[in-house]
Amino acid sequence: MTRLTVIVAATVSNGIGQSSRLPWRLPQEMAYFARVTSNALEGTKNAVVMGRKTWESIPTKFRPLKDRMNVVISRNQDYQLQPTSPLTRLSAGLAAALTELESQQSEPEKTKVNRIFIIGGATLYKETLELSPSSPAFVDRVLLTRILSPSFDECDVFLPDFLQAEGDTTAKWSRCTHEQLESWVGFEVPRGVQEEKGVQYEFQMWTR
Ligand code: FOL
Repeated sequence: MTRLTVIVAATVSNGIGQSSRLPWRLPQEMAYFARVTSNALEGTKNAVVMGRKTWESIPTKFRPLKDRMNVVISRNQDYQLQPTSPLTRLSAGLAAALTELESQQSEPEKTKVNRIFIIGGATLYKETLELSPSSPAFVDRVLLTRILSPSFDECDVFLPDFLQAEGDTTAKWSRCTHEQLESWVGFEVPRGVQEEKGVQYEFQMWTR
C-alpha cells in the first residue's frame, strides 16, 4: 500500500484559497512547505502531486517546484505544462499518477521516489482523503498548518473537514506530538503559535 501525505495550510473553518490563490502570503510558512516537501533521502526525490488549478496558482518563476518530481493531474491530456522539465509530468487522474510513480521505482535509470505529497487543491484533497485503507493508496498523514487568526472569511475554497468526518470509521485521526513532527520532517520546527504579518498559525501533524 502506498502511503500518501497531505500538506496544507487551512484556517479554523478549513479555508484554503480565495480567487484561485492563497489567501495569505507567509514567507516562513512557505519556506516550511518547500523544506518539508524537498527533504528526501539521499539519491531520491519526493513527489508533489497537484491538480491543474494548483499548478496554475504557483508563480511561473517557482514552477516546477525545484528538487521535487512535479505531477500535475488533468483530464485534458493535451494540457501544456509550462514551464516544464524532465521532473514534471501530466497524469490523467490520481490512480494513473500513482501507478506511474510506482512503476518508476523498478526502473534503474529513473529517479527513485521517496515521499509522495498531495499539495492540493480542494478537489484533490477531497479525493485522496476519501481513499479507503484497503485501496492501493491511502492518506495516513496530514501536515496541517492551522491558520488561527484572522479568520479569512473571504475564502472560497475549502479543505474537507477531515477531523470531523461523519460515519467514517477509518477516520480516527490523532494529533502527533511536536517531537514526532520534527522526527518525521527531519529538521527542527518552530513550536507553538507563530506570527507573521499579523497572521497567527501553528505547525501540526496528524496521523491515522
Ligand atoms: N501547504 C502549506 N503548509 N502551505 C502552503 O502555502 C501550501 N500551498 C500549497 C499546498 N500546500 C501548502 C499550494 N500552493 C508554492 C506556491 C503555491 C502553492 C505551493 C507552493 C511555491 O511557490 N513554492 C515554492 C516556494 C517559493 C518561495 O520560497 O516563496 C517552493 O519551492 O516550494
